Amino acid sequence: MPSIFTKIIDREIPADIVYEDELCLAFRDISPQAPVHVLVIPKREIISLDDLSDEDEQMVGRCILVAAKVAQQEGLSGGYRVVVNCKDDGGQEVPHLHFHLLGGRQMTWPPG
Ligand code: DGP
Repeated sequence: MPSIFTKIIDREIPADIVYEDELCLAFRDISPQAPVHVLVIPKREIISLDDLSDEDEQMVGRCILVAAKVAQQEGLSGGYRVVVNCKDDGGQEVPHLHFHLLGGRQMTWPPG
């Protein structure tokens, strides 16, 4: 079954899209945890970080570069955080790999 993020890729449900290319899509999180909270996702349906294979190297690299590009676009010159929650123990809720870009406030460590 397609995840909610596949529906966003297919424009079946709306999202505030901030970047798109042939491999990735970036859009604002519906429940922002920071002044800037953008999700970068691969267009190909991959459930989690745990489901990647060697052939995904370019796509994963692209997602990280897109996160950095969007951070620049959003004016996060003071820094930001990129997070991937993986499966249940990692706190992943949507079963489609995504990179959270968080910024615009001081991040704390350790995360919860
Ligand atoms: P995670 O817990 O890592 O799986 O994060 C999933 C994130 O996805 C969470 O921060 C909320 C966001 N999210 C869930 N459904 C939607 C949606 O329909 N639209 C948007 N823009 N974000 C969503």
